[in-house]
Amino acid sequence: MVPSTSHLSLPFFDDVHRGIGQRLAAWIPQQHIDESDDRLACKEWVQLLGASNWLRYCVPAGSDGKLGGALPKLDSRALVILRETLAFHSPLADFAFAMQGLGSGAITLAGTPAQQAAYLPLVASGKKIAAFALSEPDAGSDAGAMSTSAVKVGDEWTINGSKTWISNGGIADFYVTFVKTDHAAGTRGITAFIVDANAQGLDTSEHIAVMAPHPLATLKFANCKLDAATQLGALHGGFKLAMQTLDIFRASVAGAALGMARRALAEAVSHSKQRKMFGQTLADFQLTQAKIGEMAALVDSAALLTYRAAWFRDEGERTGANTRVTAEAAMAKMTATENAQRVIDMALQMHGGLGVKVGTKVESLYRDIRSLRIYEGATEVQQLIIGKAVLQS
Ligand code: COS
Repeated sequence: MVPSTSHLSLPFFDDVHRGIGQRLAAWIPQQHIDESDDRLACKEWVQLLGASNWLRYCVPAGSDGKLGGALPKLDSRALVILRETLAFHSPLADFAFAMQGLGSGAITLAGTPAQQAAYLPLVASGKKIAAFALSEPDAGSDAGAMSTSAVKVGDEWTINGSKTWISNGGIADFYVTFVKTDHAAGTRGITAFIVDANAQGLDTSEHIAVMAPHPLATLKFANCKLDAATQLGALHGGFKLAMQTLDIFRASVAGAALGMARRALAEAVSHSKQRKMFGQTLADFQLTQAKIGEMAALVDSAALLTYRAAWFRDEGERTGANTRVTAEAAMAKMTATENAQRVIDMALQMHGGLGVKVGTKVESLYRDIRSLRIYEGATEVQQLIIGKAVLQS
């Protein structure tokens, strides 16, 4: 099924975004990867997306163009359009794309020139797989409560503890990892490190199986040794860096949810026009028309919040205002993922028994969408963020 591109005419976008959306919408339906082994498929998607230049939107070009990016800076509207279009076709392709951006985002924001040169071009070409390690068994929504720690002796850091729910865990080449460097200082005592997968004392072998398979693992650090050059950003500046990275990628999660919702709506429309029932088609029933109307409005309202969040961030970068977009990104993520869940559920219901048959598109979308309401900040965390912002304004 070919994704529609009519939303690209909205004034949030410029010709660069329209070009990306149209090229990707033409390219992606031709791509087919066997996704029965999620880890293998994810690696294959990274290679394919890298070789076809799509991953170049996950990193900036850099001042001399040497960082591998397609655009001068990370562009939120490009990320949203790319994720929406990829997720329409394959949520795993979207996952593979998104993790390259999220996993390297903190290097883009705070890496030294040497760190950026060592990682970003290889992320952009798909030659290095990236991961973002923030959550812990006892610190998910309350990210500041993490306990994995790093202690410095001489020029060497030693990390102990564990991280869990780490996307790309076990297949990544490096993990941007956030750990406590001052236990007494709460969120002001966290520092980021770039941990290469082969670091001594790092074990990434504990795979976690989930309802919509994608690579996910628990990481264990047992006296994991890192040299001082792996520190990313300021000492104790890790929490803000993690939050700034999430500010960019939360709006793109909304883009992914939007792509899945658009696909479910397209499947529902197509099915309802073909399915014969009581001497007419399903689409001839007013009940069906009302549902399709509700689904379309849920999709469009999510789209407008998503594009607004992305536009707002890009505009802040362009004007140098660098306004925080935390609340806008949270609204987009919350609304798009919640609306997508409802749209997909309605599409599945419209398919009747076929909707729950393993292998139909709405059945897999029903499983695919669920984790988006949880990861990168659950809906309840987004409500908290928005509520705090409104009360402070
Ligand atoms: N950009 C820049 N700085 C930010 C920020 C942002 N988006 N969000 C918070 N900060 C800063 C605050 O300004 C504050 O700075 P000071 O210490 O200078 O005052 C500091 O970070 C702590 O902020 P806050 O008090 O709001 O932190 P909380 O511990 O209350 O946590 C939530 C806030 C719940 C919003 C945060 O823990 C969160 O986002 N949790 C979800 C984590 C998540 O998404 N996990 C999934 C991981 S990826 S799958």
